[in-house]
Amino acid sequence: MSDCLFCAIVAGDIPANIVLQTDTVLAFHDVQPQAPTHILVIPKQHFADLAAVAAADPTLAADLMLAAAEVAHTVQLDQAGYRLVVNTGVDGGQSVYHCHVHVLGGRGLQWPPG
Ligand code: DGP
Repeated sequence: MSDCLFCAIVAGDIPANIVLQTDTVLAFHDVQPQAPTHILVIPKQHFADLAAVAAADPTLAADLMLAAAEVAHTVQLDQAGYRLVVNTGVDGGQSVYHCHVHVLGGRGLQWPPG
């Protein structure tokens, strides 16, 4: 999709620190980390949010969750634990309207979040 930041990352037009790539998903470090480790997992195909992914392609939604778990293992978050966050819409704090799963960890995370 034109004018989509994350589509530009998928296309290689904007650089990213990539952690994992499959046929369907891409994972890369967030440029504004909110935790010692903060990685974004996105579908390569453009969807505005996770609900749109799940409605159109439930297998792709599962791919995102599997990739998030694989990423957590790769960066060694899986032993201590980590948090997955999917901000959706304005009140959810979504700023980039290309579906993404935040993988956060590397310290004890406050719950409920501030
Ligand atoms: P959200 O607020 O849930 O839509 O999260 C969007 C995230 O995207 C936010 O944590 C910052 C991150 N981000 C914004 N621009 C870039 C970029 O150009 N590169 C990378 N790697 N991350 C970005």
